[in-house]
Amino acid sequence: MTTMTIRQLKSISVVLVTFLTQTTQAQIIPSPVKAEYGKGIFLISNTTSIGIPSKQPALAKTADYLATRLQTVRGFKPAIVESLQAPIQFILNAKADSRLGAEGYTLNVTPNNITVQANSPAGIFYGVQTMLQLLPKEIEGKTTRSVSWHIPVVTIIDYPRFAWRGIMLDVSRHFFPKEYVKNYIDQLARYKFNRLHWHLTDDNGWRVEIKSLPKLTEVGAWSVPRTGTFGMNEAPQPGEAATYGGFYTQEDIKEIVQYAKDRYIEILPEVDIPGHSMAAIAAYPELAVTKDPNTKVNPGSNFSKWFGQGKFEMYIDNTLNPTDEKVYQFLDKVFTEVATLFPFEYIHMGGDECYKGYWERDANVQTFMKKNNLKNGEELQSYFSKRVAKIITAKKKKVIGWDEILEGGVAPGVSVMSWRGTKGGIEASHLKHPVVMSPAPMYYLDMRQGDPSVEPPVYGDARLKDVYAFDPFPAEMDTTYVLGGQANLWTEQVPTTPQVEYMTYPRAFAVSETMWSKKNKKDWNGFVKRVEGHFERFDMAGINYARSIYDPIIKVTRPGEQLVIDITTEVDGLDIYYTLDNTIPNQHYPKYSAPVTLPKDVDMVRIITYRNGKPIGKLLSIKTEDLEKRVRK
Ligand code: TNX
Repeated sequence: MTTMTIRQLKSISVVLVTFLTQTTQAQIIPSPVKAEYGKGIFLISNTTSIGIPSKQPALAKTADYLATRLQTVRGFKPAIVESLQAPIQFILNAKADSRLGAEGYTLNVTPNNITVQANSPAGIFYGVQTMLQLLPKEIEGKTTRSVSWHIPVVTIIDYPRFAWRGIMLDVSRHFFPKEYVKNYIDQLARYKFNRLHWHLTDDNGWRVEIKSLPKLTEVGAWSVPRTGTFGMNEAPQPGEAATYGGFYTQEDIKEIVQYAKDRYIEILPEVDIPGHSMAAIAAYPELAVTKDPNTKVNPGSNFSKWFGQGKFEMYIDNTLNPTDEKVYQFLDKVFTEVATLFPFEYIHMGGDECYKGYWERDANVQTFMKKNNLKNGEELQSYFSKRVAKIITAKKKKVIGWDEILEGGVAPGVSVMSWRGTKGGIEASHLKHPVVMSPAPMYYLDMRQGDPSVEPPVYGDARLKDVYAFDPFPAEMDTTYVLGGQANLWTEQVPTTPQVEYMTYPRAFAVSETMWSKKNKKDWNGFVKRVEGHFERFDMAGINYARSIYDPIIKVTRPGEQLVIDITTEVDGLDIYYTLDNTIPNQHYPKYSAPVTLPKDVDMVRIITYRNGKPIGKLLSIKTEDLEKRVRK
């Protein structure tokens, strides 16, 4: 009897340990290059100290980062000791391990100790991130919890596929406060992102304090308040106060830059010129050819028309005058301060979607173009870009811009951020320009990730499954010139911080995996499991995310008279229930198994997904007239 119990207990504990290692080993995002799991666990106790080599302030910071995380959930801060034999030991390689490069690491966990080893402090930081992901999900919590704080025995060798792994955050269309930007940076660091591209200026707000040009933020950072649909809002009314917006003071920026640096994230500042400049023009109308003193910071009202194929018209002038010396003096002041504020080697000069109509209609601009032998608007923008590149280079910074800067020629050495598909990137790489890939729509975090009826009103789609499968580096690229890639969060339809997170996650997980993990190792079902593990972590951390992967995907056709709907899901193993009679479907209603032909008088289709008998996706309620509009020809 007693022996039976012991044997039983043993087998239970074996099952338990296997269970623990199995559930935890599947959780790392981005997936490491190589991980071999062993038997057993390392248990963190109150005597678990963190050892760092002496005179390594960067490692001391990372140790403190780890100790603070553990303190938050355990109520006890591990000691940080200058030692080479602590239970958790950081080791900087005296002689570089050539497999690891500048950001790689090895992580060795045995029942007795943990070593994180790397060629650089960045590598140690990433090893710590992996270690944190191997701890129970409660590590993400904000209060103490009594769970078993263990890490499975494992040997990991890991290093990134690309050196540039970024996210772009647009703070112009909507403003997000300093504390939130720090919070966002902290989230990105956990997924081994190392670049935050900060879109600081646009038509809807100038967000960086420039001391020599105070009106940029006194005037340019504020618009009239609107809560409607961005792009369709009411224009500013005469005498209406501009109360919405904000900006980062130079002190704020220094704080954010340091915060990011401590997490091995470089911040790429973008000043988007010569188009997208309405906020600057509202502050200094003389910067545009039209010099309209009534120009206001745009509150998301409509001022442009899009004709497709990249053709558009702007009804309000949002373009700097490339023929005016004063514009270059202005930009010199801007970039002098931007270059001092941001230590990163690059500055982004924008260059996208520049409307040339006001230039073309201006007699002085035409005279200037003739004199300088510039044949069209593209060549004039190219003239502008080259002069701006010179200004930025004079501040000892490298220049990067959106792929439009290639049009009409660009200065050698200038880097290109490819957004209009992958074409610009391929072309730039062959012209020997360094390239960062951020192609729309897959790497556009403002795109819909689920059904249009329950996602923000935007012009395209990027579902997690497609983003995950997508590799933005086509074989035709000259890879010598590829720096890496990033996903862009444009915020026209992202007014609040929960929405920033909803749009970022889980798609940023897919992006981080493509940028970091080995190519051709993708496995959708395995990825979904890990994503779900991180959903639980986000629940602990209080971070929002989209659960759109559980929503039904609807395809509508009309093979004959009537509409036919075909319903699928991104995630395997979901049950789909639907109704056609305006009742709310659940597991008692018809289960979808094959395409449904809609009877003629149906006016509403409602669909919901279940997993294991519980609702999991959003309830979709779509009017037949809306389904009609979706018919695939
Ligand atoms: C295009 S991408 C833009 C942005 C918009 C975005 C919306 C790029 C360089 N320009 O101004 O916010 O589309 O998806």
